Amino acid sequence: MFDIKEHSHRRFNPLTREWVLVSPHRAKRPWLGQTEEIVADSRPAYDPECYLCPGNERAGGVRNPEYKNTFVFDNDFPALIEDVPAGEFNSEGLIISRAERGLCKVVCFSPRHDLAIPRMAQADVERVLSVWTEQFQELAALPGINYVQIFENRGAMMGCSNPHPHGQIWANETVPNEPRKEQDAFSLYKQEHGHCLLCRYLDLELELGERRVLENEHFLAVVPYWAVWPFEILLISKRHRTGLDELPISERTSLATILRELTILYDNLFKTPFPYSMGFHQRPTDDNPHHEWHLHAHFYPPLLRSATVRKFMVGYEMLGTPQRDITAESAAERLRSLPTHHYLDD
Ligand code: H2U
Ligand code: ZN
Repeated sequence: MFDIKEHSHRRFNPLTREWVLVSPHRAKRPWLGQTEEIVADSRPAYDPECYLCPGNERAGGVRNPEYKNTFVFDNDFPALIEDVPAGEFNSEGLIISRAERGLCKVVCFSPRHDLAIPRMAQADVERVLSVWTEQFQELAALPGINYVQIFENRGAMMGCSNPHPHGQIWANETVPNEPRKEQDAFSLYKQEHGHCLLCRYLDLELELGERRVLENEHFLAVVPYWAVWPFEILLISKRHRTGLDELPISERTSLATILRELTILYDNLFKTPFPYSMGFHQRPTDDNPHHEWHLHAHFYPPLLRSATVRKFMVGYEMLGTPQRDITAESAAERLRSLPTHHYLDD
């Protein structure tokens, strides 16, 4: 008899329409309940060497203001710039390129060098959400900006260049690959089933409960059925909203709350600042209303078994299909069982 808890199987990701291989038998060895050493986080509140701290000089010589809450600036090394002449070429459908316009911003979440979302005050996280929302609106209104990607890389393991709490925003002409796949999936699901993919998935997860990690009036955080990363999270708006700009204040407050709670669980998992890449997926900002879109955020954290043992996407995953050993259900159970109070605030 096929048992999903024992036997290898594939799970379908309806958002990307790709598969993941799940091999639960490989993780059947019991969890050893490894106790982690508390990583002394000895960062100062202000670091004179940090290019994001208030009053300091950035590469290229610009000086940051003495900002008190959040601070947004144009990336000094942008991957996308606005001033690119239009142009494209195509040789026999094989060697193809197109000019791409866009812009890149950096968002400092706090003037405090030693903080991160899990240890910031609720009101300060709400302010970050206001900034993200304003940036989304401003960038969406620019001609030729058809997608706005808000994201955060946390931790050196994820390629973050600086521990000062910050994220980035890249906005450009074309819809990037991941939201493009989701765009197609949302449209197709609506066509085939007559309703929104994530509205329905949300209901299923609320009903089943086994992958639920956190929940409040307006948001649900689950380890999605098709998770690839060990403690991956899909954060779903309970109401059908297409972007951050459609959240009334009460929902934005709930979002700030669940962001703090989730990142606290993450830090508590291995008693270490938990690395991840996270980002919001919102509707494309072209001239269509995109009612099919459902606001959500993905958290992709690499850590697997301790503060140092991480998952790699190599070998079979690069050449075949992503694979995981611990099931989404067991990852959700572990996250749910953690204290809700940050380990450094004990
Ligand atoms: P990450 O930590 O996610 O790498 O983001 C930092 C960004 O900050 C990165 O994109 C930019 C880098 O280009 N940056 C500046 O804009 N100015 C600086 O003085 C250093 C880094
Ligand atoms: Zn700093």
